[in-house]
Amino acid sequence: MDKTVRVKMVKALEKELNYKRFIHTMGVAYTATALAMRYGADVDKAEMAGLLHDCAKCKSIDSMQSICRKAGASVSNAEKNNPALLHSKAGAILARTDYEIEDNEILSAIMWHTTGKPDMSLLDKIVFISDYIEPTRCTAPRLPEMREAAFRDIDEALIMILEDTLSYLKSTGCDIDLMTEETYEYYINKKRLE
Ligand code: DGI
Ligand code: FE
Ligand code: FE
Repeated sequence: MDKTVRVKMVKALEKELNYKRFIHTMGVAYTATALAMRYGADVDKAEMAGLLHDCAKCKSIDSMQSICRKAGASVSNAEKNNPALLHSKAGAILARTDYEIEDNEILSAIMWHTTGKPDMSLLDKIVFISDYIEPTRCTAPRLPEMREAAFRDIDEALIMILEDTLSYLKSTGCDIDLMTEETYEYYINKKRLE
């Protein structure tokens, strides 16, 4: 990535995000570039998507909703009052409007980084996985196995993350987005057919 573009983006994110989120963001960008090198994805795009994936995370729910409304993006019932889901959609919009990203592969990776979706692109998978395994994440129970799988069999890592996310969400009793479940079903079936 062009050095001035990177510096400008990192400075803007440092202002926009709280300290913990900023450190997480740098960890995701770093991990995404490593996975891109491993699987032959575009390293610059992986870095940019990693840097911007949570760019809307520190906005209020009202401003996330208004970002989506203004862009004419549909908001599902599960997303409506749920910042955990809404920040990825709002983030993909902000990346285009405020960070001047026109590349649809980067915007897609930001858009789907929380729920995933069936038949993700390589870049989508890289950002989804990096978000979960980056170096400063420490609470997930199967992190060592996931980190190992991520660099060996990307779909296996995807399934482990979806499995643990779904069982965590079930234990908390909160609404589960259909997309998260569909993604899990899709990749479990894909693995069975291999
Ligand atoms: O933004 P981050 O914290 O870095 O990570 P993220 O974008 O993956 O968001 C994580 C949160 O989103 C985590 O608490 C699990 C939650 N999440 C993932 N899928 C769903 C979900 N929350 C709900 N309510 N429904 C889902 O389907
Ligand atoms: Fe996120
Ligand atoms: Fe994140």
